[in-house]
Amino acid sequence: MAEGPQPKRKREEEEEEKNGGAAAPGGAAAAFTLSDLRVRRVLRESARDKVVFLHAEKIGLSGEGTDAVVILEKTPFQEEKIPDLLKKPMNAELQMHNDIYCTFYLSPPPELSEIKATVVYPATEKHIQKYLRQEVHLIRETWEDYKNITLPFIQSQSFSIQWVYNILEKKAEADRIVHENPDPSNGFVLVPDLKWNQNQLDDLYLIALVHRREIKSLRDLTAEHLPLLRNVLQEGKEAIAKRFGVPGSQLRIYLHYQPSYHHLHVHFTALGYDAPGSSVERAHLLADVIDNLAMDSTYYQKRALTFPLRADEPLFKKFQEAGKV
Ligand code: M7G
Repeated sequence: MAEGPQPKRKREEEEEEKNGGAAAPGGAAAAFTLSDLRVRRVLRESARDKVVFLHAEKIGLSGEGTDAVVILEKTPFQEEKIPDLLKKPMNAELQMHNDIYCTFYLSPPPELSEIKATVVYPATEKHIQKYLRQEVHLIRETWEDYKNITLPFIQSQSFSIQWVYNILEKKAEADRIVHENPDPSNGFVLVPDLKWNQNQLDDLYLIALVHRREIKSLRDLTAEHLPLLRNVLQEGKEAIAKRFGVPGSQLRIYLHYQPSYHHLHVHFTALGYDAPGSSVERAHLLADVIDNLAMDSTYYQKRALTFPLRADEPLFKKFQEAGKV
């Protein structure tokens, strides 16, 4: 395996984690501990991905609950720790033995059986809906649909992107920055994505957030943005090769349409990792986006774009009302 990821957590963060605590944005004092949260219901679970999404709540002093979303995920194996799994004394229960086949159930020590917990607190209704299992439909959005349905809807929404501004202004995750090009027009910040614990490269996931604040999505891009996009592609690849030893030829570099957060960002994931949201109905390779814009500056203001929407999403209802579904 290439040079391993470099965990760079601050001591305070490690202390907080030991206590099951979470820091407020910007690294202020602990806002709550995991044990303060009470599970209300399971929003979704996946036996394949070993992940469960929970609607939880924190009960305040006056007894009222504040919503939270908790994502519990069994972390991938770390290659260098695998031999310990067999060697370390542990309870290995034989379940079945038949000829040359047998299965055991292991109860590994805590350092070999980590669970990553991601918490959104306080969570909005939109966060809860995002993780609720729902029927999904494909929308085919023309440029007119974008202007008449999607854009007014996005503008009427207030899904906070404060976390993005916190990163750009170094108020949060400053110690996690892998690369920055500080140019206000053509620069960006590259950080590990929330989904990646940086312990192994198999599920490598970073995200580039551009400094410019007015670009909402793929739909806003024109040839004017080519220098910015080329910087993200080139410098992002170089920074990841340098820091993590993963070459650009083993990275999937793409934008989502629709994104959840309307501030332009680019996803960098390990090619061998089946990252959520990397399927054809949502991911647009950055290299293709650059070529399309170089051929036609208004490419993304002309063509129809397909994307999935859950049946309960307000935007889906808008498309239904307009007779487009
Ligand atoms: P998206 O395409 O807008 O939406 O991507 P998606 O979440 O539906 O894929 C936003 C990306 O930003 C996702 O990959 C998130 O995991 C990541 N992300 C979200 N938040 C709130 C944070 C954060 O606070 N820090 C970091 N580093 N990444 C985040």
